[in-house]
Order: sequence, then structure tokens, then C-alpha cells
Amino acid sequence: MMRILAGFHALLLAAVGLAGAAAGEIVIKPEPWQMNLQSPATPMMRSVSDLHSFLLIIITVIVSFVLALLLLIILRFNARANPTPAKTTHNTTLEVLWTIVPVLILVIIAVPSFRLLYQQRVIPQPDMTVKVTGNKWYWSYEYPDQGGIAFDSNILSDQDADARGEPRHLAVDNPLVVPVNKTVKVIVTASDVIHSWTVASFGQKIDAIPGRLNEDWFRVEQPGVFYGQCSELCGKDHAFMPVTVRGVPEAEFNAWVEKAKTAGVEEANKMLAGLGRPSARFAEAAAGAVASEKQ
Ligand SMILES: [Cu+2]
Repeated sequence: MMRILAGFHALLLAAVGLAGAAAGEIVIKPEPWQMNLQSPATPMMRSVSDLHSFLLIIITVIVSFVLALLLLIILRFNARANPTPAKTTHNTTLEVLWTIVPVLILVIIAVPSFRLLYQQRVIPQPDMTVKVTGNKWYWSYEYPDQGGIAFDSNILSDQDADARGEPRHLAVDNPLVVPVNKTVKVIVTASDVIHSWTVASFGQKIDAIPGRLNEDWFRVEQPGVFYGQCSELCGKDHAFMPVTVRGVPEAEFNAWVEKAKTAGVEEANKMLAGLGRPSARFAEAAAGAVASEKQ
């Protein structure tokens, strides 16, 4: 029993990907053999998941009904079971029903569907804006509200990702860092060809088009690490321009901004906790604990 429990716990840890992250941080990334959508990190993705589940119920009912009718026809109305078929060609009640019922189903689907579309397209008053630029083959991020911090975000080699406890082909050197529980408006463009900035757990996929500025928004609800990928076939290294977003508490974000302005983004990123490289803060705390133990 204990072994099963331990196994289950290990599975859970692996599934949530907590192994490399700091306490209280969630890690959302695609998992091997994953059957469902990634867990939601934003209210938008929760709405997307809800609509998906709702549609799944409706489609299951419809498919089951059609299958039942098919089986009924195959079994009861084949040439052997029913040698003299009826000559009926019209049935007004049935015809009215099979017109009205699908219309009603579509109306029922349209209500949550349009609500979601509204949620996606009408951007609430943002707390800050981030500019995302797609390049062959990496992303650039700018923070116009934070004194114009700007940096490139490149994929990590397999070895580096491994050393940092991050997933292969999804981890980057400099993640997009955002505060949690803040509405972040994203403006997206590209410098060369069409890319698509996509983070599945945000319910977000927005094309990055040269000469055009697209906009979207998200609000991360919990500190964590969220992985995504370019989702528009953009060239030979399309598979090697992943997206990593770090959601951090506001105080930590402000400290990160200050550090990024004065010492650069690489230095600022060292302050971020977890992911196999303890943050400066974490290291200090650990050193403090060791010191107090020795006394
Ligand atoms: Cu791309």
C-alpha cells in the first residue's frame, strides 16, 4: 500500500513537474501521454477548458444518439428482419423536430461561445503591457511600462535545460517574467516571417505578423512556470523557439525590474527562485539556516 502511495506521489510530482520548482510554484507544460488540455493558469484558459468540456458532453450525446439510430436501423430494418419495407416518405412532426432541435443545440452552444469570444477579444484595463516580437528563431520581449527593459529569449540546449531541471525544447535562457494577479496586455508582432506566440495553459495563441500589431491579454493566477511554443510554421527552426513565462509575486517582480534595469536581465533572472538554480534570496536563506544550525 505504501509503495503504491509512494509511486502515486512520485507520479503526481512528475505530472505537476514540481521537482525543479520553488515551493508554491506550479509548472504547467505538455506531459507524455497527456490526453486532455493543459491545466489552466489564467481565467481565460479556465473558460476555454469549460467550453471544451461542455462541447464534449453535447457531442457525446449526439454521437451516442446517432449510433443508437444506426444500430436500430441495421438490426431491425435489414432485408431479413424487415422483408417488406414501409413506403412512408414524409413525416411532418419528425421533419419539424429535426430542424428545430439542431437549431436549439446551436443556440445553446453559441451563448458560452460568444461569451468566451468577448472575454478574449475585449481587453480589460491592463496593469502593464509587454511587447512580444517573433524572430527567426527566437522571441524578443520589451517592457515599455518598466523603463523599456528589452531582451531576447533563446532556447536552452538539452544539457543546459537538464542542468536547470527544465524540460527539453521548452526552456529558454531568459523567460518572460510577469507579476501574478495583474492584467498583462500583450502586443505581438514579428520582424521577419509569421510566428505565433502560444502558451496553452493561458489559452492564448496569437499570430506575430511582420508590420502588424496584434493584441491579447492574460492574467496569471498563481506563481509558476508556463511553457509554450511558436505555433505558426515559420521556418527550419520553428520547433526551436519555445516560450517560457514565469509568473512571480508582485514584490518579486518589482525587485526583478529594478535589478534588470541596473544590472541587466541575466543578473535579474538569477534572483528568480527555483528551476534547479537557487535564487540569490533562496541561497541566502539557506545559508542563514545553516549558520543558525551551527550556533
Ligand atoms: Cu516561429
